[in-house]
Amino acid sequence: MHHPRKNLKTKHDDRIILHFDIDCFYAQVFENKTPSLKSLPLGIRQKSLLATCNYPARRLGVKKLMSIASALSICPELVIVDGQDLTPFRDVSKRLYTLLRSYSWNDKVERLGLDEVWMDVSDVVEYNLDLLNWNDLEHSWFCLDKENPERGFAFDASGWAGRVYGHGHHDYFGGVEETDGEPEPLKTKLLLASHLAFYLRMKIEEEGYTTACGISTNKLLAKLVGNMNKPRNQTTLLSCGPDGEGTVRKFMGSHQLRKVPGIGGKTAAILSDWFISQADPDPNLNPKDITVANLLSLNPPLTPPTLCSLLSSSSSSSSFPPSSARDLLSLLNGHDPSPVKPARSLPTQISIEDTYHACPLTSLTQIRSELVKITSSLLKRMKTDLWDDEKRRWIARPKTLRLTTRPRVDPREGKGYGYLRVSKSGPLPGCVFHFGSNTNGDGDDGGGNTAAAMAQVAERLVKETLLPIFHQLNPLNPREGKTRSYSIGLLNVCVTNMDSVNPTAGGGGGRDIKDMFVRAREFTVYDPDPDQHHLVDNYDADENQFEPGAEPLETLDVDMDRDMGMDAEDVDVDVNVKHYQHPDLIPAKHQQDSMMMIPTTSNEYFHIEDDDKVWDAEEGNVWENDEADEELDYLREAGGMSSGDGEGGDGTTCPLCNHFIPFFALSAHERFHSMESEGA
Ligand code: TTP
Ligand code: MG
Repeated sequence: MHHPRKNLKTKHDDRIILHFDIDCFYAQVFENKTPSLKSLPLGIRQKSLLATCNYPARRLGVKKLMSIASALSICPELVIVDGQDLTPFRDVSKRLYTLLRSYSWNDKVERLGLDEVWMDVSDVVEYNLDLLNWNDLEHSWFCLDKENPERGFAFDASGWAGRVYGHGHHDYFGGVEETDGEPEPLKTKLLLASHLAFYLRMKIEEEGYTTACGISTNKLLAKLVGNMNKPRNQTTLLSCGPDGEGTVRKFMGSHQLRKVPGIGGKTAAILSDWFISQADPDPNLNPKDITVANLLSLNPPLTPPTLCSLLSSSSSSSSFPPSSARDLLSLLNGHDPSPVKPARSLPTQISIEDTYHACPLTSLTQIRSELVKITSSLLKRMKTDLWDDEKRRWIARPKTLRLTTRPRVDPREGKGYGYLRVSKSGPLPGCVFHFGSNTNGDGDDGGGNTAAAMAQVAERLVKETLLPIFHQLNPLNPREGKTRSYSIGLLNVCVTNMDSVNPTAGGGGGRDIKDMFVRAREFTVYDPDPDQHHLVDNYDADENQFEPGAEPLETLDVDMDRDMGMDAEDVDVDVNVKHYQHPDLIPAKHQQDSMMMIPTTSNEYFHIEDDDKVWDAEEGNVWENDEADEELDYLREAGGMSSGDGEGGDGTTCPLCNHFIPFFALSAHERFHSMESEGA
């Protein structure tokens, strides 16, 4: 069988990458708080669905992202706890991320969502390869600190830690084999990495959390192989030895097309159709069961030009670039050169949002009180993320405050995410930084003087800054006078434009900011309960994705001087809100049980632009590829996720993490990704 390898990108298989995924993350957070829950089937509720459930529940048939009603019908004894408040999840996520990061030498520690982390441990492993005493492998020492040889752990290098995938799909428990009399470096490195991964997993367990981990030579393979043995286990992909390539090919080949991160539902469908037209398989074959191996077994083989022509025809506006076709083929072959991105110490922004579509806010008193609540949460969040308790100072000060509002919308109108959302930004008043230093010595922001100071600052911020912005966004019609009643369905308050006080604290660099914005997609999920049509949830306003080719319908330039009574010199960002009409976007509606999802592919949306956050779709691939000068599939499927069939009815594959998401769960899923841009 011929494979068009000469066009594939470099394999970069000299790296060693770990991918950690916390088991049933939200559920474990609750279990740690109340250990008696551990033995009970537990579901974490977010509005009308389960964000996740623990493994006892899964054993009884409950699944992640099931509706509460279905879960209860399957498992009436399911204990359900409310997971709407994301604060505890963010806090644990940050803690565990920081823990892993403390073991990194190169700071290449990248998060995906709240509970997944990649680590590039090539340097640590390489160092320990040189230390290995081949005459006494059983009593090896893994050094975790070059400066301090005593910081490390003892391990038995004559065998693997955890499970191994390879050697004809069987687990392999042998020791370090020799090839032609010489130990094979890659195999030994993978073995060392398996022990490091095990050690780190045990460290995380000391914090109360079990994990799954994948160990391989790139991000794609590490993530996929980690799924092989869940929960509480790890798997190393043996991509070494005389048939290392064959092992990778078999491993990748076993995956359904849509399970490959980076291949969205639309592309999977196009490729499946093409496979069917070329191979004429059994008519009973379900297209969604077509695997990578099926596709790559075709003769003549799939080549970049074929891919370009197949995928270009699906897009009316642009042709699929050859470089992206090569990237896609690389992914199918298990090659992923994308680097693990350096850690970021700071979030790019922090925003808090609430929706009121079941019960819109009609009076200024209500609006004011909700703004105070949101602002208080925001301040608390700022304190957690941006305040250094030890050094008792801010590590970064956001410079910009943004308010976004939207009137209550009728879910049946079929309008998309950006519909009627309006935003304005201005300088963040300095008073917000005062509560941080007002602590009574213990740094506890939860009580005493700090809580009082925070409440005061929230009140002041609302009165002096947010309400004036609110009035500009929702001006009174002179004819209505003061009798006007509002109908506000959404409020979002955001601080952004982080100014790092400690220049070394920023990390990450500008690329991440762009990526974070691009990761954010636009979804609005409605729950058209016949009696009470209310918005189930709404994805964060602030990171709308700019669609290439979209034409602005109107531009609302915000003149800070004129509109906000602010000193122009204070204005750090030149904010304008553009209202775009995208030529290709077609509104669509999908039904799932009693839920209706109105996807982002609506005709209208806003793009909020500012100086240091200009982003474009081409930079936003999750599997970042430095050389990619063109957008990849998941970006072509912009407007969010692509629809497709999946287990359990209508749903879609997330182009960011490749989870299959039922339509009714999209909102929670979007929110889940949006948090990446906020949590550090
Ligand atoms: P996952 O890692 O996908 O799920 P999990 O950790 O619960 O389970 P697993 O053992 O299979 O890894 O997501 C992490 C958390 O993110 C999850 O606990 C709940 C939340 N989440 C959402 O809120 N919405 C979503 O759509 C997804 C996928 C996850
Ligand atoms: Mg998980």
